Amino acid sequence: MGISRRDFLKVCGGTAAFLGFSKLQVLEALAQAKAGNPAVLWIQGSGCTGCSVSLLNAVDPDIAKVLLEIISLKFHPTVMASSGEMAMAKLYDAASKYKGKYFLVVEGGIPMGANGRYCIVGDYKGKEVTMLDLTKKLGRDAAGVLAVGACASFGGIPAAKPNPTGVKSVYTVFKSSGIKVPLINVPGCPPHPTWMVGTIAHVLTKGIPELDGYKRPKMFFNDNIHDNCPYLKYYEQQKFAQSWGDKQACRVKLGCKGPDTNSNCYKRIWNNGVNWCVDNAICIGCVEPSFPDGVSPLYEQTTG
Ligand code: FSX
Ligand code: SF4
Ligand code: SF4
Repeated sequence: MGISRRDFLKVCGGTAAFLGFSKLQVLEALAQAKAGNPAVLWIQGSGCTGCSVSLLNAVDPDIAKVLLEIISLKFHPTVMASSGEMAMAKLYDAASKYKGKYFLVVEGGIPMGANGRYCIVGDYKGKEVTMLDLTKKLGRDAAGVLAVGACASFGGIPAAKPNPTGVKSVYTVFKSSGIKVPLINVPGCPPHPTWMVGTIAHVLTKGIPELDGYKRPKMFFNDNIHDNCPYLKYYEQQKFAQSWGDKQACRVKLGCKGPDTNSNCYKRIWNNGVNWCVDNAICIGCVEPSFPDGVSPLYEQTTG
């Protein structure tokens, strides 16, 4: 049974305002999706699967339904039932059947050291398949590629110094291999679910969204956290928090990276609208290419 029109509208409801969708456009997306069901292949390299967890857990109704029935998810290592050679065969079959038409989602960084052998993602016909080879093979034949999470977008935590496995971003892998397919980065460690669903919905209905210099959709990564922070008035008054519980002060001396970070977290809010990082802790700049080495230490100790 397909997803109902009501469910689809409910899913898109959270992102529609950001995308400037009219109800009609969402209905068109539904019609298109039902007619064509764009195939999506989702692969995972060096990461923590937090991106998938963020996507699958946080959206109501069940995002798995959308992924399976709206966009026709053909391969996802975390949620698919099959495993081993059978799963790899499905992946290669789908890649050849939808060659040039499928969308590839890459989660996690790609170790390039030792010819990619630090990250073996499967076996096929007696040969180990590296994340490096898979990303290149599937990337080359995709209609478009989405790098989800800090790791796939910029290297992220697995690429932190000293990076013994040589983890790189999708962009770097593509550049080193001359792969020129359209690439969108949706960073964050993990990304907010609406950034992922919103980007996918935009690609399906309106094509590639407007991107910034880091290939991030501007609709999610254009606003500066600090300029829009509820604690900004305290920053301007130079009232700085000394401890996490101090809610009448700016958190910059605890290590907040809001001034150098651009995303809509301050208005999108996390955990289904319950909270966001700066409210009780700090922004660690997880959507920026400098994360994590360039923003370390993440937390600062105040002198009191
Ligand atoms: Fe990276 Fe995804 Fe951070 Fe984790 O796998 S973006 S480590 S939250 O989840 O790639
Ligand atoms: Fe800026 Fe962070 Fe202070 Fe908010 S808490 S005003 S983002 S430095
Ligand atoms: Fe990342 Fe900062 Fe947003 Fe938290 S507030 S999710 S650290 S960009």
